[in-house]
Amino acid sequence: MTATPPTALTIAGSDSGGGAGIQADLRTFFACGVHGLVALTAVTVQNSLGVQGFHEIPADMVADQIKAVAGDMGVDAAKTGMLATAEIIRAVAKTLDETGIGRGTPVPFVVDPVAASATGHALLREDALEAIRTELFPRATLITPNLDEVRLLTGVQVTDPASQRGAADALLEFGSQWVLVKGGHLYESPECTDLLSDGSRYAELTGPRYDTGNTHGGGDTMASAITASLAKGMEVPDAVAEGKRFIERCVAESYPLGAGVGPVSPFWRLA
Ligand code: PXL
Repeated sequence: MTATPPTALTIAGSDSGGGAGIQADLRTFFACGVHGLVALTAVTVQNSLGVQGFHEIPADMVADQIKAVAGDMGVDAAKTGMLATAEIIRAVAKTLDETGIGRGTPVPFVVDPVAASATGHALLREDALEAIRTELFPRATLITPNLDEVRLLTGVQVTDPASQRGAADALLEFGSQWVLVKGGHLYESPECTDLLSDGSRYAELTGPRYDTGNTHGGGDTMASAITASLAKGMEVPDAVAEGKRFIERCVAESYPLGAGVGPVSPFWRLA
């Protein structure tokens, strides 16, 4: 018999191409040694060239998936990815409260505010971004926006360290405990600098920028690696530093697949 590993729950959509969404989350959880649990929010039709469409799961079924696993198996940490609609977001918020997940409970909760695919396709219906801000951020231990999501959520266009700090402060106003403003989309920078803050502490995490076109699932993979570390009981700054090391390797070891954008890869961890 194997000792039971920690559990991590992803509340997110399926990517038929297997590089992002719950597929990225589950392969990251596996590579990081935690048992992955899933509440599926939507089915996307996509490949390396883009998202052809998506269909959401009824909100009460999303809630029931969370309740089913939380009640029986227990959740050591949770994260959200693609949430599709405001109705799903409201159902998730209510269910997190009912199951004791999120800020103010012992179970850390990471919100990756996924708005669009890297290929530019919307993964949220129009009114849903506001629901992420008002329903999920106040319940979050950590939120992990990239710079496109920062602009959508706050109107702040990050161009340098000062505006990255301003964006972190603006995002914390929505009520999360911590924010990680990921700087990877500042393409002219030779490095990727992410800023982690809880409003009193500011930590810059800087790493190399790898010259790869294959970055599909990068945000999901990083948020999942952080969630896995939180499930193991790490504090947020250590979990984020570990997540940064993990995603750097996954980007460095990404592979081409299909004619478009290939996936980042956690396979190195298994070698
Ligand atoms: O990488 C963001 C993301 C999250 N979830 C699903 C996705 C994508 C990007 O394509 O398809 C299901």
